[in-house]
Amino acid sequence: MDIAKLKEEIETHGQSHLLKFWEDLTPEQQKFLYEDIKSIDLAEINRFYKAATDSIQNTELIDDSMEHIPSEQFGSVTRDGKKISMWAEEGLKRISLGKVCVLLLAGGQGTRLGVKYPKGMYDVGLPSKKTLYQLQAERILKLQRLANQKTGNNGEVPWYIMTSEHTLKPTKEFFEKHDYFGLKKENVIMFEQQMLPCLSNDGKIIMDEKWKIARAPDGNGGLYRALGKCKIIEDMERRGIKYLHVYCVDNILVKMADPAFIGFCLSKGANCGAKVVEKAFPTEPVGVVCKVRGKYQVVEYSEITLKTAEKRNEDGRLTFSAGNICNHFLTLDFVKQVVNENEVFLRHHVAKKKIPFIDENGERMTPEKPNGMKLEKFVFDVFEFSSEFAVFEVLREDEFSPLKNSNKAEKDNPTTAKHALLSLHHRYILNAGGMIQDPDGTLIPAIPSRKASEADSYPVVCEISPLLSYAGEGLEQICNQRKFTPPVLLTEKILEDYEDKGETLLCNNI
Ligand code: UD2
Repeated sequence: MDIAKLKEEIETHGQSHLLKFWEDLTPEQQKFLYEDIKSIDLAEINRFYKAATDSIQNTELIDDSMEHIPSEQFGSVTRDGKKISMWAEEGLKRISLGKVCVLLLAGGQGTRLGVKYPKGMYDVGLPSKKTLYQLQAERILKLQRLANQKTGNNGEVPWYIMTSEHTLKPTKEFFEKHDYFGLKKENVIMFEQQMLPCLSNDGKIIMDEKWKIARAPDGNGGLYRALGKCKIIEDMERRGIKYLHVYCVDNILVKMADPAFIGFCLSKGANCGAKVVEKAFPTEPVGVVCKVRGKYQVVEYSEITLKTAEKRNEDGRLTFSAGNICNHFLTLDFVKQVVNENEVFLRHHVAKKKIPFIDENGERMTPEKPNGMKLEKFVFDVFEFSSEFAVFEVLREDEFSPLKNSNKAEKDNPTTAKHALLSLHHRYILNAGGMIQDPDGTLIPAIPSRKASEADSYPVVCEISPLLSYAGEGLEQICNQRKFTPPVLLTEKILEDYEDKGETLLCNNI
């Protein structure tokens, strides 16, 4: 350890406080801290800090430069009718040829949900007790089977999972414990994103302990750096992957490698695309996908005025209504372009946070107000580098219910996520001709009561295993003209029952 040289280095970069408690440390702690500091490119961190903070100061209102996405690049599950099945067919074909992978962004710390383990391991309380990871794994398995049935080809959908220092080990152990939920182990590829030092408001690196720097993942846009560093692109090329579906871990309704979305993006010749839901109301706090000065971008709700947020088209729809849901299509060629050429130009965003720190006296403090910042890149900031971009609007109730908060919050919590999935599956059963009845045989209306006095009966408890149906397809033979009494849990076992028992098919109510 050349401590004199290190001292000189940190002084040059205005970070001399890092060794303030050096003399108090044990030899092991000194070794740890020495390596911790040496692993950081201090000049780079100072550059990131300057660029990120300068850009906040330079924030000008972008209202006047915003344009909505041109209609020829826009698709919609509700307005594009028959084209949807055509697109889905094309997507399935590419899946069956092994050209599609899914890429999960799972490096976040899930602080709002308040659990100590990765969010994907969370069970929102479905009858099956399946976790988010299990639902996602089974959707991949089912999709592979659907693609095989359609084409006879045996293409597989590799699942790349970006983790971070906090989430890699528990995620790995969880998948091993559950035998990769039936997927081939070699098709589940985990890699780690970079961690960056947390900074005080004046750009000083925060110490988490006297011997350790406070760090946080570099945002979900850290993806592009990690893809290059971890040689994931080479792995994708080796497997013949051409298209990526990138998504975030917490949407319980996520359609893994949605064939219709893939087919739609291909039909538009897009190298990059975003799935969106219609913004519910002008002030809903979601980013909107749009064009700014000719470039595609997600503009945060905080960056526009109310007047712009409320702007409507002649048909009464909000002009900027394409709400981002962190569900993206990228071609591998585009990803390579980003990693090799554009990534360095992505600037970090500043996230003001409460970061535990070592104070002047060497005491560890937990602040009550934000005292510093994490620097984060955003996955969608690469949209601006796409010349062929497409936007696909889907229905919120079918495809988007994120798990962000604990049940203490009103929205986006375990209960709302569970309800969203149960009511979607209830609709799948009704659409397949099934009926839901009370134990006394009274039919429950399609839109069940939400009266407080009947809170227990809302929503109707219906869960369908992804192994039985990916998105409501193939349920007619099981549901048509049949009555089910909640709670209903339909699993793939019902098909065996069907084969064994023919017309006397039993529903495995639980
Ligand atoms: C994300 C989107 C937002 C909207 C919303 C919908 C971004 C930057 N914002 O907001 O526009 O679509 O989702 O649910 O995409 N993650 C990492 N590494 C990190 C940080 C996050 O992998 O360093 C993952 C995280 O595990 C999660 C996803 O990125 O799967 C989104 O992160 P978030 O939940 O913090 O993002 P949020 O809700 O602010």
